Amino acid sequence: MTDENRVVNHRAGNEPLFGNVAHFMGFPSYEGAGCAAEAVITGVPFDLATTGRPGARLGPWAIRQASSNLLWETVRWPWEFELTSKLEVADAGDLQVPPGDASRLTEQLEQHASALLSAGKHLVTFGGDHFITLPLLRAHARSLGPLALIHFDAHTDNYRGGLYDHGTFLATALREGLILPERSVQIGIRTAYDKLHHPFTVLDALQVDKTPAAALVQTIQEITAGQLCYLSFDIDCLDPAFAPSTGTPVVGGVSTTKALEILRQLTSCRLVGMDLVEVAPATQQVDVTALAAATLVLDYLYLVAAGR
Ligand SMILES: [Mn+2]
Repeated sequence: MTDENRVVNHRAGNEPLFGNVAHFMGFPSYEGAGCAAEAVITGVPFDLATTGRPGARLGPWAIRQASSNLLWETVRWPWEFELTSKLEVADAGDLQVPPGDASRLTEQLEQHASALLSAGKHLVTFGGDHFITLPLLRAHARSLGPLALIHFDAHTDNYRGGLYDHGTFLATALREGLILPERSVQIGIRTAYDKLHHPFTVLDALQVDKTPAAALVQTIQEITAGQLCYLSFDIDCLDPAFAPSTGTPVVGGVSTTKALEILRQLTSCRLVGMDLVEVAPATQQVDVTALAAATLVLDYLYLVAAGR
């Protein structure tokens, strides 16, 4: 490889970008606690808690497939280093989800996450619907104490209702003391919520549209300052123009450009984990949604690496 093409040939040799897309970005398999990787990806193909269109169980598959579009940059724009020079990442594949058993899935995902956290790993998880964030928050809070939440979404997910509902997971997390509401922030909201009693700071979709990313980032950093932060990204935070393939799309959302601009600047947040949920590829004509998701995750990994 010559110096000129050092930044654009991710894969050694002549392997085609679209060949053997078993893992996100072609990262190696996670081989258990002895594995040197610092960040570990897991797919959770579960969508029994969705209230709108189903299909998020195929999200992990679609995000991994779409990541093949991102393989050719060794040094991803606009970052100025090679991700794997600072952060070793492995892909643990998909969690085995028992068909029709939301209760067992919840236990299995929490156990899986707890085992990774005990091994000192940084978790990045692909949904699945947004319910999967609840067992992930349980595992993180058990390991690290109550967390600040940076939550990108069209919906507050703080609704009243049953346990296995992707729109109630945050109310449950709050009741269980997993997150610190006064240190948490929701970004891109554009659906009804009780403003008088809402426990979180909201940067709604109109504010996100009108405010420069740097100012939004400053607000996020002030709210979460000093706290360990978990980042949950519901792909429906993005406008359906950018991410149509999702269970409960809402127009008037955030652009991919703005979301990436915000994400890349969260450098002073003490991030401990991330999930990317609600990619439902069965509804998609092309892979634009999964590509947005794959790109957001890759930029998140760069963000973590930049702090090393
Ligand atoms: Mn949502």
